[in-house]
Amino acid sequence: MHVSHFLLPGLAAAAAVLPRGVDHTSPAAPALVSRQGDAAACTAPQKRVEWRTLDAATQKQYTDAVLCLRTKPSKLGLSTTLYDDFTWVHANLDKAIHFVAQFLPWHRYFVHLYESELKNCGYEGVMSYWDWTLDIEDPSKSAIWDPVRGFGGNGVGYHRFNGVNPVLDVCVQDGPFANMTVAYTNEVHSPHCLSRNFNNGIEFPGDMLSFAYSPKTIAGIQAKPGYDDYRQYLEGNPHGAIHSAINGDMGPASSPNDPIFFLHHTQIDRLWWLWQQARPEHQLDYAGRKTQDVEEYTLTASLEDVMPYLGFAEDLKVADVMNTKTSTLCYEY
Ligand SMILES: [Cu+2]
Repeated sequence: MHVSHFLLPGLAAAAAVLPRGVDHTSPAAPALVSRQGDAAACTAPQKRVEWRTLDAATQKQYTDAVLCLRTKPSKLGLSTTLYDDFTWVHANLDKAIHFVAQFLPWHRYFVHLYESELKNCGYEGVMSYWDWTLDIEDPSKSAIWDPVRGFGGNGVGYHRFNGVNPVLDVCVQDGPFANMTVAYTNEVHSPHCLSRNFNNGIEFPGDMLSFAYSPKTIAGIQAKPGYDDYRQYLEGNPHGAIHSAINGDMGPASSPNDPIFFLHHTQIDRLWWLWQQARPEHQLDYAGRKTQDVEEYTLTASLEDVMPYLGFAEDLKVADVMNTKTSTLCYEY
């Protein structure tokens, strides 16, 4: 298995939570507000659907809205665009939001923030997910990669592994994001083409590690009884395997560079949502380690933990997003 920060956190580039350089300063984060509750205000939760069930016009409207993010200024005061803000926030928080309890709630709200910006860019449909369990016959041939009704396909060029360095010159050359330039590699400003490097750790593309997200594997994970166990299996297997198998920009902590990131994470969120629904006691089940920091290894996670968004959005508590059917989120699957 080649190195991917999603599978081997110890080798991840050091996460810098503070911005560096003149171009990359951000305003002070707004004060924390609690937004929990208000379930009564969510009377008509939006039902998220699988990408392939959207009609062609809605799919086009979605990818057009993604491209629209590239025309809007950064909300963080960066020299790059609103599109790149998502990458920047995710990359700078790398160690705070992966391989810790907060992985699921943090990405749940992150997807919600993205959906809100797509709506500001004219998208009128619902947020959708990529159910990769439908594609295990040959993930590299999934309809999700269709140039017209999907996200474009594999990068074109020399597919390879490059040790700890991501392979970011295998450019996507078809579909709505063909030859698109993205701004960051990890947290470093480093413009390059959107890259995909389909693989299974040995071959290109091979089976794209489909064993890790087969219906059978997923059923086993969904049956895990406690949050901490569940989160670890979900993050490690299907989540990490998809990042590694697509590779290119999906490999490093700057993975929101690839628009497929958000459909992948909506699917992860959907599985957690289904797991929460399966038993009523799961709704507020939350546990595990709070931080990757070895010195603070004994700290255990709590619903009162604050999730950071580095000034892109208000920080909020884990408790605020445990239930998707409140005024904060208001959706279901
Ligand atoms: Cu992530």
